[in-house]
Amino acid sequence: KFSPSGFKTKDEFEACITDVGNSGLRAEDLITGRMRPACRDHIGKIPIQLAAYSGTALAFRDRLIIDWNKTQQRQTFDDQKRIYYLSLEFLMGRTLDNAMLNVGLKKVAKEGLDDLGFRIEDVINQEHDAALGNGGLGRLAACFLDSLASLNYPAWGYGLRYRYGIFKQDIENGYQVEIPDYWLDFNPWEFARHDVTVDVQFYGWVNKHTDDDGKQVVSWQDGELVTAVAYDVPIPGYGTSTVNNLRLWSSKASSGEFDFSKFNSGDYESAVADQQRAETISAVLYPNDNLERGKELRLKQQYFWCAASLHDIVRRFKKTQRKWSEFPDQVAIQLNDTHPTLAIVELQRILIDKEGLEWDVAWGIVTKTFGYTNHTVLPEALEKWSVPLFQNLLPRHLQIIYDINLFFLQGVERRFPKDREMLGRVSIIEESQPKMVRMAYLAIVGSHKVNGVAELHSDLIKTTIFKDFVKIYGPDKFTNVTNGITPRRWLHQANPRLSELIASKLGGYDFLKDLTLLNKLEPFVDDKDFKKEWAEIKYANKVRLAQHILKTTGVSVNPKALFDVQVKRIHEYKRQQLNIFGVIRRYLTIKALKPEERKKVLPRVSIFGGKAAPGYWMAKTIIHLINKVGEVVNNDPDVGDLLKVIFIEDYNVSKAEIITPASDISEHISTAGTEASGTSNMKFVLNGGLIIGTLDGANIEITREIGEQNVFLFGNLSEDVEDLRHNHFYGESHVDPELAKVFDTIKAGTFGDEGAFSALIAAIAEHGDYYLVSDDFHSYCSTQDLIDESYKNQDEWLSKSILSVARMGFFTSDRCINEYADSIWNIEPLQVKDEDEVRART
Ligand code: F58
Repeated sequence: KFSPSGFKTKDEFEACITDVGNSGLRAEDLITGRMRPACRDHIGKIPIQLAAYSGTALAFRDRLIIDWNKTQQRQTFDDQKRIYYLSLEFLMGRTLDNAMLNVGLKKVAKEGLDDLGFRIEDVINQEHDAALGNGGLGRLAACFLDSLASLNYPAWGYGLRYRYGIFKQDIENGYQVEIPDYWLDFNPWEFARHDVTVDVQFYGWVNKHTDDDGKQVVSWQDGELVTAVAYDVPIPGYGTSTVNNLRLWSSKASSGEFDFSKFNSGDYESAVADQQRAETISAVLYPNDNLERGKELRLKQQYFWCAASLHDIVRRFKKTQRKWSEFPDQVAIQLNDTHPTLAIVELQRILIDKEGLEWDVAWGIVTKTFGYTNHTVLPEALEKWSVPLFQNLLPRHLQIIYDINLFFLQGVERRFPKDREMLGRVSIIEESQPKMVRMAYLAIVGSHKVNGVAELHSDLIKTTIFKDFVKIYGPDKFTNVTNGITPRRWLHQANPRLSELIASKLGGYDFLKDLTLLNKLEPFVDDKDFKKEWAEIKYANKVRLAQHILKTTGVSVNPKALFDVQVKRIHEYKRQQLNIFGVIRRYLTIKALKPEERKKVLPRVSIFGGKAAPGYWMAKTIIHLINKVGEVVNNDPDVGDLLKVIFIEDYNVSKAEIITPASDISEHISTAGTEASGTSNMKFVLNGGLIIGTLDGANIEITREIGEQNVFLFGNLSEDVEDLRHNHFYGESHVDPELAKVFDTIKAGTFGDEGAFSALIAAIAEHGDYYLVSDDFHSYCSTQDLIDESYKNQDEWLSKSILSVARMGFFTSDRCINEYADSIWNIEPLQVKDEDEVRART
């Protein structure tokens, strides 16, 4: 947490920083050391690295602002169709490095900072991560913004400006402890737009009456207003001067009439309470990953953000004075999961209640506008909201949902008159106690396209959770867009030496814009010098990670050992428990060897990282076990360097940038059919690490692209999962004998209080092993043994690594965005005409 020394207040500090920015301090000034004396004075008072960060960030920000304004003007004048990406999460990580790369002056800044006695890496490391997301879904949104700008698409992101992002994770005595992530002390990358506000209404009641012309008029009355204030974040593209906009809404008490009435009546206390309640809406990111809990505040967040964004989009459209029928030709809105589904209802409400359109006309416009991306098939992650909650908070929206459902079900009944049960199955309203609104069904009915995020996942949604909707709408409404990652951050920034080596062979950095060019690396697979350099770079990345591990955990790991990494949110379906049980088996194997036999063992470092949702007990137990195993194994003299177990605290985007390039093997071992796509699998392979994985999510397509011989696959197939689960209850089920030994070791108290882990064992041994840990254990362990053998042949390993990277072109998020643009959004890039504006790449 930043605490500026020498400044009495935060305001004073900020004034100084603004002064540095306003002083005209730019990258060039950094080189010459040309600073106003007043500035230098100020800088002398704050931690010097932070001052350097502030100066550099503000210098680059200046550059961005110019291109940002030009881009927005160009997009307004051109008046093409735009894409609005609605996501409750944008996991951006740090910005300065990316801004330097995209502005194209990183080299200049590096030299300038060098001259002033700073290392650019240290300066970059001063920045607090923007961690407004939980995991894959939020990071995907960030990669998409990068690609949209880099490809010159007219695009805006809309999200919430949480005051607290995902919590920071401490490990105390092996347990996860959550610490609030207040990240806004100094954030040069956002611009408060106090001139852009929207009043958002909650609660109240609905008034329906007939006007003098006999027309029914519906109005939503009273309740309370909360004001949304826009904060804009520039999103620069790579190799272009396009700078798109990410608009994040912050909540504050409304200056509208409802609050004033309280002030006027002297009810100050409750006016203050109102203010706090209003600010609570955008206060904190919900920290659940793949779990939905129907909390009122969450629904408030969703509506607040949807209403503000829709109002903004409609306001922009209305300025063009086009007819409403042209709305879908000008506007595409993508729903990142069901969290923004209320935007569908809100647009329908605006069109019928405010703009006076007929229901059917309005609904035609709505469905042509929206597309919905599904990110999960896990039932506990599918959003449902209780009808009474809805009724209270958003009474008019509930009516509209009922009408949408009525017309939808009438259509279904006409087409399938003999299938009465279908109506209950597909109804947007679940007839439970209390009744629930099924948000995914609402999103499907209100969109023209629904997509999954990897081929297997898109097939699964069509054959399982959304099967009836395929019958109703036909298969064309459902499509697949396999996820991707931005190579700018996940190759060039995270692994600059590898990027440079690739560029030296490919004749430049064009591959960062067209990742399929990587296939030109294939011929170098037999080039000895190239291979040597490739290996050296991996080793250097491992040394860097080893240093980080030593600094943060006190454990010294040997960078020559095989680095085996599993970093992602902790969840039973992702099966970190399978990994740690495998580690225990390895430990037992080493212990059973005679000293001379141990010499043949390949040393391994098992590295874990990831956060558990604060209320997810089993996930927290897994973290605890990993840490306890680490304590024992890392201090066992019989084991020494042969095995180390590391838990990296507070895994986040900037740590991922250090960890990803340093893996030899990474683990993507979810129960088949549960991980929609996964994206870290792509990041690791793109950085020359091999993967061990199940036939799940994007692992399947990665295998197709890079070749089966380059992937370590194991485990049961998704089509067999259901039968296996059934067998656990009704067939002869038993725990795998090797796994049983692992359980005995835990139960014997080898890793401390055995009671602490009993639920974890019972879930597998007694409660049906839903995630098939025991079924896959043998296959997992033999594949791990195979990895040991393969790693011993370094030459072959390197060939696999190089060939895999060469074949990863498909997984750029640029490809995804082009697919969305063609098949869902129907938008075109807006070419930057002035060639001079195109940035020279460094
Ligand atoms: C993830 N979902 C999927 N959800 O699990 C992963 O397979 C996929 O690669 C990724 O999306 C991108 O498509 C995910 O991260 C969440 O974090 C939600 C946050 C809000 C509550 C429900 C889960």
